[in-house]
Amino acid sequence: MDQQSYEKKIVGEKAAEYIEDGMTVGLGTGSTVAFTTKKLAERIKTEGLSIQAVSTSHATSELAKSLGIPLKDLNDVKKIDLTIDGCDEFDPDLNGIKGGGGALLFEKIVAVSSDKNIWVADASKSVRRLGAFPLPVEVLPFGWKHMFGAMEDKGLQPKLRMSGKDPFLTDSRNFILDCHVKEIEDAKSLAKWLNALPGVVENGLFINIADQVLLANNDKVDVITR
Ligand code: ABF
Repeated sequence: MDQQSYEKKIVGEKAAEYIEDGMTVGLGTGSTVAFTTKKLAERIKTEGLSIQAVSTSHATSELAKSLGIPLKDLNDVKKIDLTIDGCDEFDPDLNGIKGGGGALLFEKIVAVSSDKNIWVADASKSVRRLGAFPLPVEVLPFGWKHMFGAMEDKGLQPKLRMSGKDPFLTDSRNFILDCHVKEIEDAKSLAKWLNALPGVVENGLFINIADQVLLANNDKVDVITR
């Protein structure tokens, strides 16, 4: 296992310790939080932990089902006690960019339905200012080229995310435009501007959502609290 995967494992598994008996847990998407999901399954088996989980993507649902983790539809739970997810970037205020894996819409819906949000990250995700990671924006296929044009005119340097020769499709069968902004001066205003475009479903700026970040630091885990 290479160093980055090792660090993802350490921090992902550490996050599973925050899950308590009786909780409803949001399970994020990505390779780091996959370690959390696997550790959770182990705790259910070895400790008899009784929890129910809400998934943020088809991929996570498949993983959870394969591990025997009981899943509930978000509409069938009153609230989520704790959601654990990955991120693509986070800044000193614990604002972040998510959606590199294409799951930002369900991730944000689950996150805002959660009492607490913890992100699991390695050092490569920590930035002074958001934007080096291209900002994913989920758009309806209908008229996407016009939303693309509006973002281009705004200087956001959008690119249609592809999967082979075809546009990448999210779990909601929408497209993703990755905006190569480089440095985001005012994330709040940009998020507002993007979501005001009628064809935009959601953007990957997660502002005032993460309560804590568990950050891998060699074989230790630093806990950063907002
Ligand atoms: C997910 O975590 C996505 O929003 C983001 O792209 C991903 C990070 O993936 P990884 O943990 O594999 O680096 O929530």
